[in-house]
Amino acid sequence: PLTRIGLAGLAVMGQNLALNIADKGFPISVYNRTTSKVDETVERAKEEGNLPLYGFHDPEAFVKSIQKPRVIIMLVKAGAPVDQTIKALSAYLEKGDCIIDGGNEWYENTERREKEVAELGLLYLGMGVSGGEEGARRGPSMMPGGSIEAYKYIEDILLKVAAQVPDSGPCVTYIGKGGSGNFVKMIHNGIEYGDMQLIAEAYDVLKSVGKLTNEELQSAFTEWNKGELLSFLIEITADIFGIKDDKGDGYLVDKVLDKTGMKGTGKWTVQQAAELSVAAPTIEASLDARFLSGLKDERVEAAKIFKSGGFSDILTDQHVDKKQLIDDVRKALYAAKICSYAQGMNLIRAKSVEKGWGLELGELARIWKGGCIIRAIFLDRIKQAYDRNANLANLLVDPEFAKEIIDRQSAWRRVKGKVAG
Ligand code: 2AM
Repeated sequence: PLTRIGLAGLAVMGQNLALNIADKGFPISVYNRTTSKVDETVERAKEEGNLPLYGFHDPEAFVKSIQKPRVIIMLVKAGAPVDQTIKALSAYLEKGDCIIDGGNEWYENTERREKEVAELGLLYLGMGVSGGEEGARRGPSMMPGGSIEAYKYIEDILLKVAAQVPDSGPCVTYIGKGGSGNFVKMIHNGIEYGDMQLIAEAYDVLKSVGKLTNEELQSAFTEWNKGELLSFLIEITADIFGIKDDKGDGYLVDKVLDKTGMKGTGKWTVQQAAELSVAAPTIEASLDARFLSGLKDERVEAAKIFKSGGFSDILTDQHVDKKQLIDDVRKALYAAKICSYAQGMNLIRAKSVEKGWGLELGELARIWKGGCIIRAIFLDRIKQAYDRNANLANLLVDPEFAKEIIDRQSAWRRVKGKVAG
């Protein structure tokens, strides 16, 4: 019997998404250039309960095993590998079949490919998938853009495979035409850069100025995660403070090298901000922080010079009321988060106007509520703000958000005072 859908590219995301689709009862064919990954995936499908997943070592047999109109999701490295995979598969695809790129692809590449495959009579979707390994397996947030006809073919699958959030539904919706799904996923990642940098700075203030221990940091973040900041990233941050190093004494967080890399979507977001003349200072500062983070050796040398100059003493020799500082940092973090999301939404709106995509910002907040890395209770408030006024010029001028910012202004300024001297 023929399968319902195919998936090509069985690295971490592909393998887990394929298993998720099979787990929801949709028979799936899978293929990967390196065939050992096909066998590995078939093995996992057996172990996880004889899921209806069928492996193929040959692209032709793979394509022909899928019912028509065929739908194939690709999860291969962005760039040339996507073009090569399209070439390998389209040799056997027929008019009306559909290819979906589930990777973090630059949106203009998707628009080019949509045109190229249209010449062969094929439909195309560029679909952002967020949630990492766990999300892909249990329920990701998905952002499909491109052919609405192709979306309709697989809507039933996507609605079941996506993360399910009580009261707001499955975390997937048709985003819009062309490369809009990839663009929205890119901005999602830019917002994620902002969230992570804000958390890192909150940690730094509490640790350097407040001299909180890891136990105190854990209890602060655990408390925060019960209120307006409730989110996946705050939750895993709280958890990490409790983890002991398995190679000796002390905490893991104090042994982690403070040096990070990046894969490109943050940089693209900042480039787009410049192209569109949209201010995105929080997201830009997060990207800058990653550049600086990468310069570990230079920073170690610089720290010696500034230490001998007593520079850091100004920061650390302040009298602090810990309880007040924790409360102030919580409010500052929330206020800054509102600003960061406002920037991300402004970027999406500016692009939507330029391209005529007609994107619905409230819907995007809804599908980010589950599955993805930036999932947070706070997204409900963003959805409500756009429900109140779909043409809101900026999240900050929504009456509710404006009030929240004003209420937190003094706390925010006190935190700024602590680090600016
Ligand atoms: P591989 O296992 O054969 O390397 C992430 O790297 C995924 O993209 C893997 O499934 C990888 O396949 C696939 N990939 C990378 N480059 C590719 C290419 N040029 N053609 C097909 N698949 C590719």
